[in-house]
Amino acid sequence: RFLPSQATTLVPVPFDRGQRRKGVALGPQRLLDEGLAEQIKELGWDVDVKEEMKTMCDGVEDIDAKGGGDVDGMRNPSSVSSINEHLSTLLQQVHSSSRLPVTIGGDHSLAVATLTATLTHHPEAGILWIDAHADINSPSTTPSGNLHGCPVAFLLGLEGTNVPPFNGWVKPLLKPERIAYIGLRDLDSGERKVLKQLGIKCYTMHHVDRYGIGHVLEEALSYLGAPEKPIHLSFDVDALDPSVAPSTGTPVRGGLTFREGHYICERVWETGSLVAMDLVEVNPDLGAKREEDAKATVAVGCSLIRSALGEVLL
Ligand code: NNH
Ligand code: MN
Ligand code: MN
Ligand code: MN
Repeated sequence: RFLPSQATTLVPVPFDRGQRRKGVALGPQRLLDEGLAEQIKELGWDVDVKEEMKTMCDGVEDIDAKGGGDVDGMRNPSSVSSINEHLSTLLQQVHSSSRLPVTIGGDHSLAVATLTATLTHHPEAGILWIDAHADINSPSTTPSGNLHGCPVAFLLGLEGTNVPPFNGWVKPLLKPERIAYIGLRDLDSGERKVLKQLGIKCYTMHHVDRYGIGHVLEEALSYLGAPEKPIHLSFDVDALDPSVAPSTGTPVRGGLTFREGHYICERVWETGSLVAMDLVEVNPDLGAKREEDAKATVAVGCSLIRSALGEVLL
């Protein structure tokens, strides 16, 4: 419905400075090495891969050395802001060429850019945020200083987010009623407060258990106005249970099953409303059985993207 043709641009972003664990920058290349682009071509898509974020991500240490590592309660704001500003420009070009951008992280701080690009190009878009976490801390509420826990707060323009360097370019493009969460199970106290205050639609794991993923997703999609309105799917692999996606920086027990995760992607595809997708927080260096866990997590990352691009549905 929103895409004139089946054309997608994969945007790998090997960025890890929105959190503190090394390895998440290796995620995107692992998904590409797994044959993700070819797999999507096989589904009938025209696929291209925009690699230009790589060189910039290689230079992040210099950016932070100049800007200071910890500033005003935030870790590495200089590189997080400048990587996002560039990524947002690149993604807006993808939207302008009527292709579907799939951003492959890297950590979830990249959503500052992906949401900015989507909401600039599709102001009516609803955001479907699949995550164990709400990522709605502001620099003043974050317990960790990690900016991957903050992108939603920046797009909402919450108190405490009007800070440099972000206030030079990030605009409050998101309204609280245009986001819905599924999979939440690890919230900070400041996050609980703001989620309640703003009346943000949250389906925690409790709701998934109680009503089932089918019912929960229908409610979330109709709340966001699909299929009349466009949908941006931001999928943090830590939404999945650690037994399914073990290689991620902040695993939390009691997550979505393999099928629940894929069902979400399949159903979003079926609406015809998908205009952008993020797949983030794959960290191939983590997991108790490192290489085995990494393989499983990378494979799941690829299959979630394929599901959102129409695999399986006949
Ligand atoms: N809420 C915590 C923080 O802000 C953890 C965020 N970690 C994530 N988010 N992986 O998806 O630091
Ligand atoms: Mn678009
Ligand atoms: Mn996240
Ligand atoms: Mn998370």
